[in-house]
Amino acid sequence: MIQPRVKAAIALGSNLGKSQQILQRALAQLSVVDGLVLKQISSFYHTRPIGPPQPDYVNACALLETQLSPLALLHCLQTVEQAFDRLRVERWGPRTLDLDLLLWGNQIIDQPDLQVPHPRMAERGFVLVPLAEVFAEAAQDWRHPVLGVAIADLLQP
Ligand code: A4P
Ligand code: MG
Repeated sequence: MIQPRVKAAIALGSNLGKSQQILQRALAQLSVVDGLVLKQISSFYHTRPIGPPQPDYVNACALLETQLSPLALLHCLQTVEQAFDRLRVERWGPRTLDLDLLLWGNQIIDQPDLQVPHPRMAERGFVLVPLAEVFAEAAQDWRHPVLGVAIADLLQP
């Protein structure tokens, strides 16, 4: 059965290795996944680390249209993370590549291995600034399904 296309948003982050190149290559890998179309990619932002002391990050966000289920999309993101030798050593610690699923349509998902909207997205400038950029271009009407506000409004002080 052909699944309808759903809009989804992801966050990309890296602070080990050649971060900018890693994000570009990760996006190239995602662009050839069946059932996933990359619609919009933000600028790359250099950001200060949140969490334990570690190098600065390069962060970005992307808007997708996908026929994958939320869990299938998460597994796809994790497969791409693994391709860049992502090691899970310490929570919030340094990483070659972090791919987080921020939004999947207007769904609210609360499972042990997947929470959507991403529970910490609304309080993180390194997510909200690139996300607001792609939303301004392509998804102005899309609201955070739990908070009910437009993404740009989450950035207001
Ligand atoms: N998981 C649950 N929901 C999701 C989701 N929506 N997207 C589960 C992705 N994964 C989700 O993730 C741990 C588990 O979360 C996964 O097994 C998945 O089933 P992880 O990627 O192994 O761990 P993590 O990324 O270290 O943890 P977490 O809590 O996702 O970290 P955050 O909140 O992503 O923060 N500072 C700057 N400047 N820029 C950054 O990008 N990133 C972090 C990580 C800390 N500081 C940062 C940055
Ligand atoms: Mg993560």
